[in-house]
Amino acid sequence: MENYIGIGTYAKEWIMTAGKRLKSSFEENLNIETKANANDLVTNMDKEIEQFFLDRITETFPTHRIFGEEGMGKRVTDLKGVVWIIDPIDGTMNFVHQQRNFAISIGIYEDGIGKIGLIYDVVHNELYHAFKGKGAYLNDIKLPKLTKVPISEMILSLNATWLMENKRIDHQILTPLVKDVRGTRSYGSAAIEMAYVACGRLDAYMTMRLAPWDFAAGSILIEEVGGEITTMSGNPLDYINGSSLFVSKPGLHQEILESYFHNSWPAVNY
Ligand code: 2AM
Ligand code: CA
Ligand code: CA
Ligand code: CA
Repeated sequence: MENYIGIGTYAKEWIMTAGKRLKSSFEENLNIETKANANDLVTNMDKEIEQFFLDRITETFPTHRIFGEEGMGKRVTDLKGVVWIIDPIDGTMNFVHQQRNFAISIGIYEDGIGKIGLIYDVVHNELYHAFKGKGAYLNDIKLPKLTKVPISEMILSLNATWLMENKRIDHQILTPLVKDVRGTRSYGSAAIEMAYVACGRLDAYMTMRLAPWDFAAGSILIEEVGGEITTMSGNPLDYINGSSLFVSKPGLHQEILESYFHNSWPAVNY
């Protein structure tokens, strides 16, 4: 059993240092490249920040493994031992275009169990943290347990992509729900959207495709405040291959899965 207080102290210190570096990079020219398609951006800062964590972690905790978006660590195909699941910049498009609403996301897992979740919204200087069984915090203020809201008062976060024809779902399934909720929002950073559900700014967030580093930290926060977290079809998340994601305040999951998705979600790819 690892000393999670000690690990968390290092992780917090490193995430703050990395955040300062990201802020200082606003003064510099970014090197922007594309990955899978023209809108899938990656910058020199995504890589630099992941490398920063890789260096600190291997120096301080040589037995720990790193599973990061930019692939700086060794390939990870299981979650045995201690694994740091890292997204150096979640919301790279926001980082490039808006210089806000991006976060550093770190989930620390031991044998597949989430122990520490950290999400740092750099520009708002909001650090969310959770230790398994010890609650979730926003800048050291404990977040209260979430309580149910009616669907008619819900603020739902989702990307407009999923309401248009797309290859992942029958997009029309979402229309009745979008009509019934109070409002929709979209922030473009899955980590921030999960943190917002954890602190009550949003009531639910759904998306059809995420990678493990997008939700590894957020799911620990959500569990600690009593929220619900599954794939869009109500199944457990896949922390190796990624999955769809549906997080909400308690009580909403069952109602939405039954009344809006009719307990069938055949077209979600994963
Ligand atoms: P990123 O900025 O780290 O790439 C935007 O709606 C959210 O989806 C962000 O959290 C973004 O993370 C993530 N995202 C972007 N492209 C993705 C992809 N191909 N697969 C999974 N998640 C992605
Ligand atoms: Ca990316
Ligand atoms: Ca991400
Ligand atoms: Ca990223």
